[in-house]
Amino acid sequence: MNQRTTAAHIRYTLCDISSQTKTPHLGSCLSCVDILTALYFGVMNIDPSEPKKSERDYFLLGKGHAASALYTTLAYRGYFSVESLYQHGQTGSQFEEHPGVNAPNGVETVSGSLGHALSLATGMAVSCRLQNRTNRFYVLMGDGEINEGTVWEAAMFAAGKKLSNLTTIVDFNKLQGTGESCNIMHLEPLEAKWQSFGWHTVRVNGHDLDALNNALALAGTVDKPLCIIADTVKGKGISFMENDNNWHYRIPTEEEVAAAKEELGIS
Ligand SMILES: Cc1ncc(C[n+]2csc(CCOP(=O)(O)OP(=O)(O)O)c2C)c(N)n1
Repeated sequence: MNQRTTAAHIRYTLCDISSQTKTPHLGSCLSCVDILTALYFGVMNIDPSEPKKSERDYFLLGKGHAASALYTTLAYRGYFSVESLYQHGQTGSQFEEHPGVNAPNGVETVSGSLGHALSLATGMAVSCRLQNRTNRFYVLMGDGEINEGTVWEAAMFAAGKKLSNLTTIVDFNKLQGTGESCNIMHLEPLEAKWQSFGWHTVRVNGHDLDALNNALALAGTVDKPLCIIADTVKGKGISFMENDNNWHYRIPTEEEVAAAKEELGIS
């Protein structure tokens, strides 16, 4: 499967899991599917048969409520079966709604409390550099997540240390749980903010897989950390979910999953 087809399958599986397990945050998951696809099927040095390989690249999910998108991408990449995803959010399951300490292989950190992944990755990136290790670190944050002050403390620190082994991607879908991100916090001009903090910054269409792969390939090419601002659409790929923030929490019916499947061209 090419990346476009893979992303479509991931989107359909996300809809079906949400419907069957009655778990929310589908809009948040659909927003970042292409970013995760470019990372896991394009640029990251990982090996599902050796998930703890010491020289692997690390992905840290800041917007932990989109855990289902990460689990589903990992399943399609071969870390575990797609069937196992249907334990999502069930009592005792590894596939918790927000990744916990018993999360499955491939999940590098707990998350759910927004605003910590960048700080964590920054510390890990410094540690690896001190040991002359070549690992790269990729962090995905929501635009609401960057309201958190910890993000900007980490941003200053990473730039000061010239952490060229660190990339952060902002899933800029312009919405968060309770409203429009730019009305809740003064985010724009977002590129200029990251640049002024000392990051090499690019802005791309977060659903254009070629653009994402090209932007991610910039990691390590300059003596700075890389910030990719990815313009995205919450609910992307399913017309009746796109830009409708009700899908932060809503669960699709079986009929809606069938409609989504048709739109995505899944046979
Ligand atoms: C520290 C913290 N504060 C508040 C929340 C509650 N919360 C969960 S999702 C969310 C909105 C996140 O919006 P965004 O990062 O833009 O992600 P999106 O779902 O829009 O992709 C909030 C505030 C949280 N999880 N952690």
